[in-house]
Amino acid sequence: MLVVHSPLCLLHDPPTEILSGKPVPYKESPDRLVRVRNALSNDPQRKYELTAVDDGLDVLPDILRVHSEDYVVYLRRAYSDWVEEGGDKQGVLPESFPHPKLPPYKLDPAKMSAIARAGMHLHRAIDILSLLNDVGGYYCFDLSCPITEDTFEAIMASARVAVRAAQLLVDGTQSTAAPHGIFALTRPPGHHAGTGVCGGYCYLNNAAIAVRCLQDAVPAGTAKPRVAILDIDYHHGNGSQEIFYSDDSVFYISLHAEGDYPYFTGSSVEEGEGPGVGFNLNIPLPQHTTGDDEYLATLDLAGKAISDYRPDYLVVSLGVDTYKDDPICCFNLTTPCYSRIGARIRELRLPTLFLFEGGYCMEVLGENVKGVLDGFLG
Ligand code: SP5
Ligand code: ZN
Repeated sequence: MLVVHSPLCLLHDPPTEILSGKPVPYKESPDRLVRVRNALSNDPQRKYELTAVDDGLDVLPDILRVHSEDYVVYLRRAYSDWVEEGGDKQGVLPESFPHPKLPPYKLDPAKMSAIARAGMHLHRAIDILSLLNDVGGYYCFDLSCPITEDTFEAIMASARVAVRAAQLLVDGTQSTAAPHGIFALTRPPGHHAGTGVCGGYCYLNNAAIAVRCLQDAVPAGTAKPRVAILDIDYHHGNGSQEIFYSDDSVFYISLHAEGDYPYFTGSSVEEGEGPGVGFNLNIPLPQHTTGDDEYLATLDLAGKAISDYRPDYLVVSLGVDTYKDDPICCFNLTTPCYSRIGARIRELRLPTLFLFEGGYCMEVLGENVKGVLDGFLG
């Protein structure tokens, strides 16, 4: 199996985030990537072929099919603006958020059009610092996404990994009959990032960016490929849900912990809207009591729903924070469960793109991710 990665993904390394009101060491560390990479490259059967993505691959057009331009400009500008305003190296964090019970916040239209005019060339265009002051809370929904000096470079590299993996899946699918799988070693992760908002360690939605690449890689006049996203991270992928909520060409299905982070989304009544009604399926599972058997039985239901949709591609948001000893999560999955999950996914017999999302128990992170991929390979 091809594994796409980038050393630039290691650059993002904020010292802290705020959890339960306190600064704590940042859980989404570069070492996570190293652990998974090592587990795959040390496979005794050498089943995994690691390939580094070309740093020159321009994925801005792919990103802008998912995220708003002002958000991407913000991500690129935020740290230097913050430092000029006297902020320190720990990175940009908001102090205040727009709130649904307050009058709706809108950026001043004059500022918005100045930002749009300056576009992605903001750094050489005009001094727009004042236009972006104090909008951190407009583009962020929690205190786990500091933007440091290296954040933009790392999140762009993560998006490049996703795009390249999608391209390779399309190429490989054309030349083989067996179910084909590729792993994108994306880090920072993506499934909490929405059209114009970061949170939960996620800045750019790598899975969503990959979905659009898969859908666009067909000759003009051909039907748009249908894609199912199976999100098996412990947390609900609120960003992926938002991005595809009214889209019937993408079926988003998530197994996640009921009542845990991100708290305000993930209920089974969220079924999509407009043409997307019926193409969003949330399956919340109880904290503390969900173990291997309950999880696998639910995954079978998800697999049935995916088969019924008849997608052309499957994208798996692969989090292993469902593990029993994960430091910030409350499911009870054991290491042997992960290869059984991979085997279930294999049974769907679809060209499959796996993207790395969460998982914070360092000791078994590599083993658990490799378990899913081993199970898929059969
Ligand atoms: C990609 C990803 O997995 N992001 C997760 C971000 C979670 N951040 C908030 C963690 C809150 C921990 N609260 C513990 C409650 C346990 N029941
Ligand atoms: Zn997670």
